[in-house]
Amino acid sequence: MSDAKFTPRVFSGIQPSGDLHLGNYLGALKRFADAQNQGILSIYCMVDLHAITVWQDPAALTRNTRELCAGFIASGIDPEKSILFNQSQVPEHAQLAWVFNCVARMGWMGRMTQWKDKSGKNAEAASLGLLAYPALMAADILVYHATHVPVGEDQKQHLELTRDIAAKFNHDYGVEFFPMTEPVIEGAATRVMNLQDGTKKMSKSDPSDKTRINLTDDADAIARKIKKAKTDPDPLPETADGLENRPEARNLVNIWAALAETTVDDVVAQNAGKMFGYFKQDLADLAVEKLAPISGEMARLMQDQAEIDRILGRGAERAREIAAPILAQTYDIVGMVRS
Ligand code: AQP
Repeated sequence: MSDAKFTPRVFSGIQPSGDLHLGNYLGALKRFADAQNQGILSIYCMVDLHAITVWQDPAALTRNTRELCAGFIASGIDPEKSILFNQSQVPEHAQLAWVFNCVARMGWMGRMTQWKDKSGKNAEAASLGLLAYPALMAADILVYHATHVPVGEDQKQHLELTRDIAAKFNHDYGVEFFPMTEPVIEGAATRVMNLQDGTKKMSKSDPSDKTRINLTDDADAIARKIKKAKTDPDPLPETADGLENRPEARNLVNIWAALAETTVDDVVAQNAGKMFGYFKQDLADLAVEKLAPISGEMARLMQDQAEIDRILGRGAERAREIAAPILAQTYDIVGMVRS
């Protein structure tokens, strides 16, 4: 349970670091739209400051930020109901992150799986920002006193670190100022896997485009990628237990369940004994039916970039109304003089 003394508030972010993919949609965007409609204030952010922890071409970053905003709206986020903005327009994120850089310990950062994966064998050459990434993520969340964060499973460890930072801050300063934020990781597709290797997650940064379905893919590309997705030679099992040790088969069944808003058991029951060739054909039809309207709407929204920029600016103003007083109180707790 999250702290009762904090008003329920949802925050989540996505990096504008490349094409949005099916994992981002099912693990994050689709669930953001669901959360928005539960009457809790939801704050959604294009985390451009996170994106530059690895090199981003400036023109591509600008385009990706606008396209991500279009992706949020096309997926059902209403910028009037929710708060939608890009991180760099709300300086309180980076300001609180500095305080958290001084609260978090080096050892905590070095243990993060994402740091290990992305810095690889040459950690000396990785940016300092990549190491500090989880402190900025904690600031993104806690500068709004967010109580719930819908994310994919890959972000679980960072959410645990956010709680560690909040707990250490509260303990060090003898306050109960930051909430213990709850990750919300639920549904059939909290970890959508790579279409060519069911043991790796679907990711923006995989060099091969065949490994993911992008939200900008047209119907032909979606169908082609699903039909070429790796599977094993066996037919679909009679029960969900039969998906064990079959990562590619499980992934396609999970994707079907999440797109159709049903359960894995239901999908298996509907398709028991079917060969994957037929299953993939039906899955491709379902994916096109669900995703084509989103890519069409994104393309339409991208034609009016001034409107996208206006939405981001207005969202940033609304975000600052919440973030500025929380940062000011943090500075007071820490003992900074504010004249
Ligand atoms: N494969 C996935 N399955 C389910 N959810 C996923 N998310 C990402 N990949 C999957 C969720 O999408 C949200 C935003 O992710 P992000 O872009 O901020 O972070 P990321 O994990 O860095 O995304 P990528 O695509 O994996 O980028 P790279 O390749 O740069 O690492 C988060 O809620 C995340 O859980």
